[in-house]
Amino acid sequence: MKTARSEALFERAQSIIPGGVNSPVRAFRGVGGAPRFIVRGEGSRVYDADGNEYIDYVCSWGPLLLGHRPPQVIAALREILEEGTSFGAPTEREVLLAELISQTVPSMEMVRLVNSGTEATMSALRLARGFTGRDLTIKFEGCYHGHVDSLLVKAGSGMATLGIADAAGVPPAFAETTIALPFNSIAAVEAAFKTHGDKIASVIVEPVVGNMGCVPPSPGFLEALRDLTARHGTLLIFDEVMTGFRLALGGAQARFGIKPDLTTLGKIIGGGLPIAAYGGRKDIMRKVAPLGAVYQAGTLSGNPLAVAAGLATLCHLTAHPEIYDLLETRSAQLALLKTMTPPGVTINRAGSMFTLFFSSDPVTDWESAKRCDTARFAKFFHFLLERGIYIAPSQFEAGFVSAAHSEKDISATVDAAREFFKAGG
Ligand code: HOZ
Repeated sequence: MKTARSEALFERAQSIIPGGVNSPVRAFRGVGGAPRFIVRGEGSRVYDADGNEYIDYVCSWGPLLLGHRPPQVIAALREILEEGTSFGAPTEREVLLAELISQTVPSMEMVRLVNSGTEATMSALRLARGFTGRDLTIKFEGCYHGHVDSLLVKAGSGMATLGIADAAGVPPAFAETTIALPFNSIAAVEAAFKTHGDKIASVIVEPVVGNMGCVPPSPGFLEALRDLTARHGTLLIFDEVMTGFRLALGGAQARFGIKPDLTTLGKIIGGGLPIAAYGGRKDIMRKVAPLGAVYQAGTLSGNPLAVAAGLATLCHLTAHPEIYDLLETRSAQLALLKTMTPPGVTINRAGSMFTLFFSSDPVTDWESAKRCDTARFAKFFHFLLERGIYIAPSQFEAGFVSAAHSEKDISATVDAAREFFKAGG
């Protein structure tokens, strides 16, 4: 496989952009080598600057549930370009998008649109503090909620890949407002509430973690969070930036039947353009400015292009809920690998999110995730890449199946993975 063009671009990029990338997870730091510079995407495929074609399981880190360049989204973008690109004033489409989100995710009685998942979680956390008059947040080790200062404590995703335990530049006073607990440990949450109960503003959780690899909740864990938060006057925040509109139309909360107080969304609701949202109970959301004193704002919030792409995506999904059955079928086909893998490999899957962990033990939290053989993962990653299969360059990320992945794409992927194991990898 030729990579000269990507390598040359990476060389140039490194002299002008830190690490040569605009987000650390793209840097291949966990696996080595130059990242592939992508020039085009179509359906389940991406194409790099050297002309190589890949079956893409990164899917822009989750947003592309319908694959690259779905016709509905492209048409909506063409239409909106005739009207304008930004007004900094309200538009009808924003209302439509907020209404559609609220109808599909009923716990989001009111919705505020923002520009990124980080903004959504940061705002939700501030709102929880403003509403409860308390300062502390419980989060879970290995969960990642964007690069919010107080949430960069024992965080997953790029922080886990790069081995950064606590981010530099975060004042200790901010980090001290965060209590990081093991995911799936009800006992740890109970103990924290016993000690700090009346000071905890919110518990924020990825209901299915995607940022230490894919780690589903143990039975009863999310229910226990709901119960404990309700009993202590603490708000439960589901960070559904990754799981929203992916695990079901109504997200993980619909799949598991839990109603959080606040929810953050991102990725899929922008159809590949930058948008995110937070929302929840009306009595809480009414504290947001200009109604209340919890301030949050944004010049490009509700940007017409992003709203149009998001609307086109969500309208398509609500009109075609059978897409979720298709995603389940394709993802189950991929997870069949489980029956073919040698010892030392564990596959976790929830709907169309999956991770193949190089560990013989179940991966249920950050302690078990970090015991994985990351050197073996790196070999696996490059083996697949060379064969035109593009997964995230880190053991601590989830893979995503899209509605554009065909049965043939999945069997080609399964065959390549089997070849790796047959060759003793
Ligand atoms: N949640 C994504 C990775 N796990 C974010 C992508 C990024 O950090 O660029």
